[in-house]
Amino acid sequence: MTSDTRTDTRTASGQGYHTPSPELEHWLASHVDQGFKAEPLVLSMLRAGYEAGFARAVVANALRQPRAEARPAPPATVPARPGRNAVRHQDREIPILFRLDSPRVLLLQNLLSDAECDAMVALSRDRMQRSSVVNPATGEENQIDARTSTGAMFQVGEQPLLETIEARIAAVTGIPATHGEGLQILNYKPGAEYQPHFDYFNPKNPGEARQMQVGGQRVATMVIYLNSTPAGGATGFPRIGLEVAPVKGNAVFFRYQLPDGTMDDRTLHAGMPVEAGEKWIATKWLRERPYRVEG
Ligand SMILES: O=C(O)CCC(=O)C(=O)O
Repeated sequence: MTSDTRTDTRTASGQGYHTPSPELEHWLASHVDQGFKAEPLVLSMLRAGYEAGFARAVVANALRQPRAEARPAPPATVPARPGRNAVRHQDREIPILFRLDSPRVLLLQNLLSDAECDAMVALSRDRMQRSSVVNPATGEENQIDARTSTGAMFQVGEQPLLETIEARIAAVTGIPATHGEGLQILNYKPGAEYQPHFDYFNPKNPGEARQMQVGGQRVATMVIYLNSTPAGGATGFPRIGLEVAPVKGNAVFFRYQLPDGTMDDRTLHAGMPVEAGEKWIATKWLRERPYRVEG
């Protein structure tokens, strides 16, 4: 769904969104194809802020539609290839602001609309908790002084909006949505930061090896900026002298798995301290194999 239209058409009574969109139709169709019944679909839509009567009506309609094999194919995606200055996905043009080949870093403009950014922040507000990192020895999640943001974790496809964004990330990166960990929404207040670190795991550390049992190694990261930070808060890559300023809707994508399977340590990166205002991002970590958490 384009949240632009959702935001504009919130009911006057404030009881929820009630506008159909291609993304919502796609989300419903794909879940109907996977065998979802009416109740969980309606519940998901209510949680995402849709109006109850509207949700029931569009779910009932989706359950009456022909299954996947009878539907026309969705519009093709033009992925981010060398020589292209933009990625096309469905009706969206995503300009490529810069591309670095080695290490692989791509800066994308308007990956998300303003309304989608605002909706992501709204989704996370009541579940923010102090961020943690994986303890290399035990694999447990620990809070450390080097990471002082708060965050909210989501399941893959937990909400229609998240599924739309996950499909867009997959189309742009060429890495299937099934390889993604759940989106993580992070908030940094003034002074908060995430000091230089790698996103990939070191299999020599038992705790990190444990993290690799499902989905294997992390191979790439997408950091999406959900607001524009007035000062500070860049994503810094100290080994290549690069700082990406947080601009609402833009996203930096970097791939650390090299063609020979080793990890590119030039992707060391940091969330630099916020100097004024705050910073909201959504981070997506992508694995080499489908990522499924038991239970
Ligand atoms: O805050 C940032 O800009 C970077 C976030 C980050 O490094 C991460 O989530 O792994």
